[in-house]
Amino acid sequence: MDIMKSFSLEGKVALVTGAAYGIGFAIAEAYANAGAKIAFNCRGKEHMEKALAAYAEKGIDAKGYFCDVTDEEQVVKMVADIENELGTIDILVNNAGIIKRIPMHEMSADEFRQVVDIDLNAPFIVSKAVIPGMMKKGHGKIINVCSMMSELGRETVSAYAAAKGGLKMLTKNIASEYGEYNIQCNGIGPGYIATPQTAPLRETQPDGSRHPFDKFIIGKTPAARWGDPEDLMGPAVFLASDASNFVNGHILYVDGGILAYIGKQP
Ligand code: NAP
Ligand code: GCO
Repeated sequence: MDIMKSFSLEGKVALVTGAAYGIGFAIAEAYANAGAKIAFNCRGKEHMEKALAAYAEKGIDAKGYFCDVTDEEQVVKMVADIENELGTIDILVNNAGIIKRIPMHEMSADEFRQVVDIDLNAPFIVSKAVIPGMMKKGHGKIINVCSMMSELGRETVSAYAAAKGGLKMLTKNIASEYGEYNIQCNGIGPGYIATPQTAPLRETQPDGSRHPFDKFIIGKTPAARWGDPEDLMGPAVFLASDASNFVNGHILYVDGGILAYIGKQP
């Protein structure tokens, strides 16, 4: 058996949501390098133009779609357009997500709902739109981008942790309900990754010192560094490929060891 061939995505169609930049962009780049045709979405014209240029610079002919993943009508249309232009979606990565860092007693119900809408309801909406095609085709891969907060809480991220905890269980439920159709659904759980989403936690302080949270995470991570989106490329390809056809309902944490470690003694 040519084991390396089992990691190939040749001839597959992959949709990575929110992949104009950040983690989604890195995962889409990895999938293109592994042979997949790439579809991605974002909401803004400026982000779309920059993303298409960035993909082209890497020699990737990615197809971009304007779509707010919380809007079921837009999602259904996007999936239909992708299926017409590229073919049935073989791989879905529910990556689009936001975070709001607000103490829970100060967070409005609308702010809580907005985070859950994007981080949990949208993966349901997009997966529901994509699964019928996968069922017809007789195979599929759904990868949900979970988080440390699928397992742990911390101050100010109640909505995000609730959503990502729910996303872990949605992952296990899709795995349970659709395993018999040869659809595998797994999660990828990045640790603390240097992207625009975590930029506020890494800002250099006015006195030139590192952000306290930055130092905190370094002490909590055995790898003693923040992750890069590139650290997720290999694990994401594994979960999208035939190499993981008997892996189902698993959350693969790519966190430098945070979840295994009590943290460095101050
Ligand atoms: P990011 O840099 O903020 O990118 C988020 C992406 O999601 C952007 O492309 C954004 O596109 C898109 N998006 C947000 N809301 C959307 C919506 N309603 N419809 C369509 N697209 C939407 O975040 P990131 O750090 O790359 O994180 C990506 C995923 O990884 C998220 O689910 C996040 O929770 C998760 N994660 C991140 C980390 C980390 O440390 N960075 C760790 C664990 C998990 P727009 O330009 O349209 O806003
Ligand atoms: C935070 C961070 C984290 C990361 C990630 C960790 O404020 O704690 O944003 O939530 O984004 O989810 O896995």
